[in-house]
Amino acid sequence: MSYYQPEMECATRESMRALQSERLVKTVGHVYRNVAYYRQLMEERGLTPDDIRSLDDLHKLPFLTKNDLREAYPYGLLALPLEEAVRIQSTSGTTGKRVVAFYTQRDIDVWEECCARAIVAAGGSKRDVVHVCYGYGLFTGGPGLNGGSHKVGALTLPMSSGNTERQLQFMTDLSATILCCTPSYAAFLAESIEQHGIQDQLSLKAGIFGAEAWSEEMRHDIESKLNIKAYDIYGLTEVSGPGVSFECSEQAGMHVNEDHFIPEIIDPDTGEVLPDGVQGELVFTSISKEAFPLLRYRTRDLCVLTRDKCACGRTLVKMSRITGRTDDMLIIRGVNVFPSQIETVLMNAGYPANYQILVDRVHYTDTFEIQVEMTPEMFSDTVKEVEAREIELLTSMRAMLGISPKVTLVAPRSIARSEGKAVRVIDKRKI
Ligand code: DLL
Repeated sequence: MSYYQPEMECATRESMRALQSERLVKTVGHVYRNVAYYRQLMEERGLTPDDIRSLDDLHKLPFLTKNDLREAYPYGLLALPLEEAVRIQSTSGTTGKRVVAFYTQRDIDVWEECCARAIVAAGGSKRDVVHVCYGYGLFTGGPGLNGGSHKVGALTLPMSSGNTERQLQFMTDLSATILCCTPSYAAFLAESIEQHGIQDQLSLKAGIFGAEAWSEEMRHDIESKLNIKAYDIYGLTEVSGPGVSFECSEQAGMHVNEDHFIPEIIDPDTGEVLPDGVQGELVFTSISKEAFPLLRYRTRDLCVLTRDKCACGRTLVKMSRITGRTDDMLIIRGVNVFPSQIETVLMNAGYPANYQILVDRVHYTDTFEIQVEMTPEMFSDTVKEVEAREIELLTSMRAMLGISPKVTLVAPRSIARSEGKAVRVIDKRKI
């Protein structure tokens, strides 16, 4: 069994708790001194750093939400002078203000080490060729796995996403052994490989897939088509990026890098901390980040934590696959989409709020259509005029969302009205 940092990945529970307590106390002091936003949140609860003496006091701290991050945009949660930061990354969604996360060089090193742990857990070493086709740029997928692969010492192919023909050419010509991308892109690549009949030219042995929810069935399908072992990887920009947790050879839940991120599961309605084994909302406290530490950040992702002994030898707590979210955020082709963004575009363009979002997965690729009712006045327009309106709306949607939906204008009152809450989203993907 190989580990990247065995002293952390296989630490005893007692030593991990001691380390977490020490780092938590340090982080709370750091943000209290340096971030006015946190100081105010703590003062509102009558808390000072003296109240947080160990892990047992974690529950006293206030939660932080995505709204806080938006409110504090761009520098409000920065815990160091800007000159100490060397990088920003940003969430894929574009609701109102983007969420921007800052990193010092040390923050990047830690993040990349977390990704290196994931690569080694998937059987990677310096003898591997790691093909990264997560997007590069503001999205954390490409930079995170790229950095992790460098740390492992593997030959790294910084492919980024798109251009399937080139992906296949490099994958075969350069004998890529580990594929890193979203599960839906992996499935799409697998289909293209079948179509080209080049399965026997592949050297792949493993895949590290995440950034969106995927099912066990999808795992089996990708594994058999590519003849690999497929590993889940989880993370979010706010907390660092991919590598917050990762799967091991057991493929039964993801080990959380607890020496850097303390996970909790809470009841999303009451905020009460729930015991292991009970599903709830995942909350993270970062305990080693310098530039952008987050205390009790509510991810809105639903899952379960377990501390059963893992046959891989790691003692890091495991989280189950993500089973849903507590908000209405959709992840379509890897991009975070909120129905409220779509509504904003429609309102700005003078449409009534009668619309429906249809999402499906055809041949492992997400389809995304927005049907919008026209006003009776628009309905009398010529076909050409309607088409022009659709194109105009599509352009605004693309600018707001960062991906292109199919936009269809439909007759007034043709979208079924609901008796209760409007059913805006019809998501037929089986994940
Ligand atoms: O998706 C980071 C990432 C990149 C993770 C590459 C794994 C691989 P964001 O764009 O900020 O960051 O989106 C974070 O994506 O709150 C989850 O809802 C979802 N998500 C991420 N990984 C998984 C996964 C990246 N393995 C949001 N399974 C998170 C299910 C996932 N959902």
